Amino acid sequence: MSDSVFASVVQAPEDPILGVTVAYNKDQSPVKLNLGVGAYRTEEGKPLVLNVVRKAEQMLVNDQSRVKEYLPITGLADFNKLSAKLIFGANSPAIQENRVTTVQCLSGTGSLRVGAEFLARHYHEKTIYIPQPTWGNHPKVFTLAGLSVKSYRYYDPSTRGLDFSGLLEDLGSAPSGAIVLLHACAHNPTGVDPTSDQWEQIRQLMRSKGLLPFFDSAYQGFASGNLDADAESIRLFVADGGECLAAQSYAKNMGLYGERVGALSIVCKTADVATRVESQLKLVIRPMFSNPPIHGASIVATILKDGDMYTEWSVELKAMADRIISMRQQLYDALCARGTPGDWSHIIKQIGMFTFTGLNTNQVAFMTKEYHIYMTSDGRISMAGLSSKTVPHLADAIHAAVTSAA
Ligand code: PLA
Repeated sequence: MSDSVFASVVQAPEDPILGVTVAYNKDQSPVKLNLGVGAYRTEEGKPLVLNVVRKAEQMLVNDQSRVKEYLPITGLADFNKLSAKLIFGANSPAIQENRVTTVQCLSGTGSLRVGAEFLARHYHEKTIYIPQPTWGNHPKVFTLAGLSVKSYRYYDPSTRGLDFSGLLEDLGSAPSGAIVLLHACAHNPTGVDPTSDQWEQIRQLMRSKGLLPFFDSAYQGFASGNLDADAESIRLFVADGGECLAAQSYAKNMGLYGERVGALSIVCKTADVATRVESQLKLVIRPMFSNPPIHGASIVATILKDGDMYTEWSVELKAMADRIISMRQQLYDALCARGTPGDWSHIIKQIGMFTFTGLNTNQVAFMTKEYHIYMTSDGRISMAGLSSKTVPHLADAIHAAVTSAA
C-alpha cells in the first residue's frame, strides 16, 4: 500500500480551552471536576436548559406554519432587530436613525470572524489591539481574518486588578484609526472590568485618537445579573454618535451554547453608510457559511419579542448570575477556613464566569493529577462549573497546590 498523501501531516495540539474537556472526559475518577470551559452547571452539576427556552421551543414545534427554508444571508430579520435592541438599548438613537446594521452569525466566535473579515477588506487600518491577556481564540480569529494583532496592557498580576495606566499608555501610543477589541463586560479570563469612570476615560482617549472599538459581548447579563447594566460600556460609546462594532453571543446568557446563535452589529455614522456596509457583510457571509441556522435564532426571537417571556428569561438569567456570585463567596470562605496562604479576596472581587486564580501551570497540573480538577493552565477556573458540593474538594486542592506544589 502506498503512503497516504497526508503522511506529512503532524498531530496538532488540543485547544487550550476545549482540550480541557477532552482530557476530563477520559478521566474515570468519580470526583473529577471540569472547571475548564465556561459552561453553566446547576447545583447538581448538570447542564441547564432554561425553562423559557424549553417553552419557546415547544411553541416553535407546535407552530405548523413554520418551515425549514433557507434564511436570508443576513439571518432572521426579527432576531437581528431584537438583538440590536438588547445590546444598544430600547431607546437607542443609533437604532432609531437606522444607522445600525445587524447580521445573524454563528454565535460570538462567528460574529467576531465576520466583523474582522469585513474590517480586513474595507477598513483602512489593519491592526487590532487585544487586551493582555484575553480569550485565547481572539488572536487566532483575527489573524486568520487578515488583521494584524497587537496587544495592550490590561491586567496587573501584582494587584490582580486592571493595569489602567498601562492600558491608557498603550492605547495612547496606538496608531490613529487602529481597531481595539474590548470585552463589554466580565472580561475573560481575568474577571476584571474597568469602572464606569475608567470606561469614560477609555472612550475619550479612543475617540480623540480615532481608534475603532470592536466590542465582544459574550456575557451580557452574566456579570451583574442585569442585561442593561452589562451593556453600559457599549452604550457609552454609541451615545457619543461615533462608530463601533459589537459581537453578541447567546451561548451563555440564554444557555444556547450548541445552537451557535449570535449577531454582529456595526454602528455607522449614517443610514446610507449602514446600508452599504450591510451589502458588503453579505459578501463576507455568503462564501463563508452561506446563511445562518434558523432554530436558535427563532428561539431567541420568540423570547425577546414577548414581554412575559423576556421577563421570565431575565429572572432565570439573574438566578444563574447569582449562583455564580455565591460560588465565589463559598470558595473564598472555604480557603479562609483552611488558612490557605495568600490573599484570595480577588475571588469575590472578580466579575463574571471566571476566577483568574493566580495559580501557576505547575499548581494547575498538580490539581489535575492529584485531585482530578480540570482547568486551563493559566489558572482560570469556571465558577459556573462549581457547586456547593464541590467547593470543599476544590478548596482542598488549591490548599494542597499552594502549600505543597512547586
Ligand atoms: N468571546 C469571549 C470573550 C468568550 O469567552 C467566548 C467563549 C466567545 C467569545 C465565544 O463564544 P461562542 O462562540 O460560543 O458564542 N468562551 C468560552 C468557550 C466560554 C470557548 O472557549 O469556546 C471559554 O471557556 O472561554
